[in-house]
Amino acid sequence: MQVRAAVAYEAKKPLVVETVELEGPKAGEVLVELKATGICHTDEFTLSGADPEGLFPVIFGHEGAGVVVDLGPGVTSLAKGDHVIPLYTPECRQCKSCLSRKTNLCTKIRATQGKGVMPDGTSRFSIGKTKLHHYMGCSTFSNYTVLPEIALAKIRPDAPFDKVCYVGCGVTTGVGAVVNTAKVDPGSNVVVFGLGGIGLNVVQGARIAGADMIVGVDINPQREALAKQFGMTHFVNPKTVKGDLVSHLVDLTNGGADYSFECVGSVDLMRQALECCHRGWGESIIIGVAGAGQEIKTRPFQLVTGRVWKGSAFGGARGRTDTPKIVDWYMNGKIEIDPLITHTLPLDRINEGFDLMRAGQSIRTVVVY
Ligand code: NAD
Ligand code: AHE
Ligand code: ZN
Repeated sequence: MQVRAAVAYEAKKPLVVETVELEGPKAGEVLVELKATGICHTDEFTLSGADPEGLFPVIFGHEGAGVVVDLGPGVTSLAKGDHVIPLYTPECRQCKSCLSRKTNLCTKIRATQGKGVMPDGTSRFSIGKTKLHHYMGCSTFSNYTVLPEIALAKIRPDAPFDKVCYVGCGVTTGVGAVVNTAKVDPGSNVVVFGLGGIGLNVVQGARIAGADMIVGVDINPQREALAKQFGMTHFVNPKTVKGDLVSHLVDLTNGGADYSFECVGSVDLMRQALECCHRGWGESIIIGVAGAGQEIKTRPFQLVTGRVWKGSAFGGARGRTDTPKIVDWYMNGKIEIDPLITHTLPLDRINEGFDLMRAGQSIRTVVVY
């Protein structure tokens, strides 16, 4: 079938919105009509050329919501008309990782997903004889896409697509890093580096978890008001701190953070996030994605003296199990999404969404189909 998609032909170049051929679903696969998709900083990261797994030409997008319109042979857990969220972290419930109960990082299709193809090793997208790569197994910058059944979470039908698409990455990543990865306990002091689409969800996760102090760190002063609305108690702009930022944060939190979160993707900030943690027990969670070749460093003494470095992918959430629950949290008013969706655009104007992100003017832009 013919679909409308935003194609990235090469790094750093605007996406081209055009007609693309999409093959129907094969065994175990599902055709989804996307209704909305967010633009996450990770799409920009890969478009920038900094992603070691980046492949071109490709159809980006991994933060979508839509409706099942067709099923390949053997699909049993979904039916036509189901409302779904695509999952870049699938949940097969059969692989060693899923069965371990220790991680959400299902390995069933990770190898082919990283190569930009479906589990059978081929792409469903093409223009003429040119094959286009899938992205993170989702490719939601297309009004239709094909996914494996294990990479779709069925959600309640009354949830608005243009809001819950954000649960497909940013909301779950931020809130999940707090409740699943860090397991923040009531009364904690929390420091959040980066108050964008992920960091603000860490802030609201920390509020739900009952943190006493939620310190937000961002170089964009415009982030302060919205972060306070989401539960931030103290704002720190590194540009206006006199002296060392880590010392400032340690003083502010009366000895250091119980938990810190890096939501920017800077290896320098990752170090500061670890080192602002409390001696003996502070845990720092890396969420930000850093570019090819970059490495983190600290003095081993920071770890010897009890600070802990952890990472979190998709908020530690098991996609098919946990994503529908996060949608319920939104529908029941436990978490907020609407104020974070600062811009809505049609697919033809998707490049404006990337410009807004680069300029620090948006939290989330949602493309509606
Ligand atoms: P965003 O652009 O919405 O937000 C980034 C924020 O960082 C902005 O508010 C910006 O002002 C701030 N910032 C930039 N430089 C800073 C500095 N030096 N000090 C303090 N703040 C600074 O991006 P996002 O969508 O929130 O994504 C954040 C990061 O998380 C990206 O690296 C993204 O790739 C990554 N990410 C990871 C996962 C995961 O599963 N681990 C999921 C989604 C996104
Ligand atoms: N491809 C990059 C790594 C990118 C990365 O870390 N992705 C996160 C999700 S970011 C969503 O916005 C993730 O889930 N990683 C786990 C995984 O298996 O990809 C690289 O460095 O190669
Ligand atoms: Zn993302």
